[in-house]
Amino acid sequence: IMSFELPKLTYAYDALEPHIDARTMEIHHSKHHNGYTINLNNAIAGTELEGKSIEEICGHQGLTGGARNNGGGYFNHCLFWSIMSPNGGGDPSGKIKNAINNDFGSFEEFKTQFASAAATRFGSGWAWLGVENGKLIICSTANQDNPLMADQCGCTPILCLDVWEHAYYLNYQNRRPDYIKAFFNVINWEEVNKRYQAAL
Ligand code: MN3
Repeated sequence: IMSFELPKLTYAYDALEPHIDARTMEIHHSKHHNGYTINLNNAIAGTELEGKSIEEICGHQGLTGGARNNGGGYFNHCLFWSIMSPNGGGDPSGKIKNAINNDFGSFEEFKTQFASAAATRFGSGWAWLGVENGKLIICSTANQDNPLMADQCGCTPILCLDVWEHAYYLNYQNRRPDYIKAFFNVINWEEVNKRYQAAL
């Protein structure tokens, strides 16, 4: 049976500087995400979850323990790397632009609400933009939980921000709001737009 593999980044560790520094990216990908990948494979080996997709694992009723923490950690970071780009930032375009304007009123209002969800998540967790019944919604989760989990918000996630301290502490220390502000400079809106259309 195929086991999960750490995905290669499509950009260099230093490509998101100055917004996200190379050392943080290297540790985050090669140590943290790699750890979730190895521990996920170990947690599901020989269980009913082995051979299932990561989405199926995350959505499994009653998911707990190592499969939950590492399944979430695996999925969340895969999405996170994919929705950032050295050519990112700026304003969204395409269908996601209209959807943001319709569902939040403006791009500025979206940014305010997303930043608030990320800043107010106490301790470690994630902020999310997702699609539910054709509408965009913002939510946040604790630890490595995600919206695919049966007891979480239930949207299809299309954009996420890691607010664990390991994602920003080297460069930003306790200044999570500054890290959140910087994140808007690296969002790969083309990828988010693709995921938005696939989630409709
Ligand atoms: Mn992380």
